[in-house]
Amino acid sequence: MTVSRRLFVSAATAVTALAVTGIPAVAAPTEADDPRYRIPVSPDDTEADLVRKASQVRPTARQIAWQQLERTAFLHFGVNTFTGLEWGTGDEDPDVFQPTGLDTDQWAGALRDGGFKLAILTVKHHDGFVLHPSRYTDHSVASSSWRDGHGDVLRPFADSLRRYGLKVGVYISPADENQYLHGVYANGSARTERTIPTLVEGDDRSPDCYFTLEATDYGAHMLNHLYEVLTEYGPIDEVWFDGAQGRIPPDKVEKYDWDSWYALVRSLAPDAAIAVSGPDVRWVGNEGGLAREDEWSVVPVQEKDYGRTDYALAYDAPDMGSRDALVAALPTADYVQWWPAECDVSIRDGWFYHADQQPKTVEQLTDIYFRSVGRNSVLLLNIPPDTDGLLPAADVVRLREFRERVDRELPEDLARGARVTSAPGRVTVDLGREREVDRVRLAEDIRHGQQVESFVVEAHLDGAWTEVTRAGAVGASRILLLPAPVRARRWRLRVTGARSAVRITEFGLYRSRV
Ligand code: FUL
Repeated sequence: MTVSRRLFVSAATAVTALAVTGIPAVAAPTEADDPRYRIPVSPDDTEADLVRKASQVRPTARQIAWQQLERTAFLHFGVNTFTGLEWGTGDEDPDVFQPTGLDTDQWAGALRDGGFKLAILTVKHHDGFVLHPSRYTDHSVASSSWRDGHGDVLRPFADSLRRYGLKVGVYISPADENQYLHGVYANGSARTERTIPTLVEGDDRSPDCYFTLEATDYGAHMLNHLYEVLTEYGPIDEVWFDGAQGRIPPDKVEKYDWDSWYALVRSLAPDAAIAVSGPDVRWVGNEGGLAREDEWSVVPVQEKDYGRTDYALAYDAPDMGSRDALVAALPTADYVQWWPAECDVSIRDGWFYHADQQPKTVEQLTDIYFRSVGRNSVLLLNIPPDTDGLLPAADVVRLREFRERVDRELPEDLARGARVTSAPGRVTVDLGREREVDRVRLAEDIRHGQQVESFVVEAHLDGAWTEVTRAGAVGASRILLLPAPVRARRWRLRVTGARSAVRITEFGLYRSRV
């Protein structure tokens, strides 16, 4: 095999080289898309400096597209589905994986009917078992007798999702028990230049270009796996890198080659948001699907390891982005960055399917919706396929009921088509006649950042503007539930605190039908 005639691409030159070979040109680092995606802070910054910088931070186009998804789904599926474990061991017999009734159209249909716009499959969980026939591991569907070793979950998953109009995400666990057992993960190997893809014996690929990237043995394994997933399964919209180590002993540390992994993802999947050990999307900090009341998308961060974005405050700090938080984070912060929150939670107790668990109620899911989507976050709800390879019937029904309930919670925006007058920091709506309202939905135009720090919503009652609710941050989506319906013709949003000029794109008024 000779590769020398072919084009080699390092992370730094990926833009030009890929353009030459006809693959869409993209910039490797996120900040190259929009230099305002993060702004450096300095130890001398005053509170006013920090607030000014935070007000200047803007999302990238890919972050805006991701935020608009609102409801996304997780599908935890793998050997654990059959062993009953939540964290596998890496030495499972691949034969345990027998989803004899696998039907990814059933997954996609149920998710679409549930109002979901994207789903993320655990292509590889911490055990290292891979759901497509990878050239780089024997711990995969290809080693199972399921479909005589010709099984693949990722391909029908991606095809079905696209057919049903959903976007495709992949969960590729950095921790890998199987590679640890094989002496690849955390083997102490040096970080050196690696050629990606690394062709294997009998390889039928002839890539137009190769990447030269710095990596350890395991880092190169991850790069080769990413290369397969990102080149052979169509456009990928989210790449999810988890932070957990699984059962690998904590002293076995593999320092992940984040810079190289990110550069490869950016080049091969330019539209993919990299979450949550990634620069585009932040883990909200709990696995209950719950955002903070005032959730900021502009947060103080530090840069760790090889270019990994990390929290400057604790990942679960109760306040992640207020003025106080910006000041408190200054000793550890390198930047203020657009790093919006994703709220992950499972419909059942476990992430993987267990026959003895039941899906959450519609009330619980609706509460989670209001406390995630309603608080400037994206919901990532896990629905685990069962041992047949199907979403359980009870969960499918629950998803549909959940969507119908959200539709009834926010049925018709009474303010749509109404007379609206705007002044700086103020929006007044005249509904033409008195209407009952019990839900208010607000949004800022996040192309101009996140600016609102406090606001009140008022109704014109008995000749006077009367406060009906108040809150802090808005961002891409803030939904407020009024304790009781209020009947009024004229409604007003009054911003009482902001970092810079405010642009409200939504002041929706609803009367729920629940
Ligand atoms: C965690 C993992 O350890 C869990 O198994 C699950 O995948 C969850 C979404 O992320 O960190």
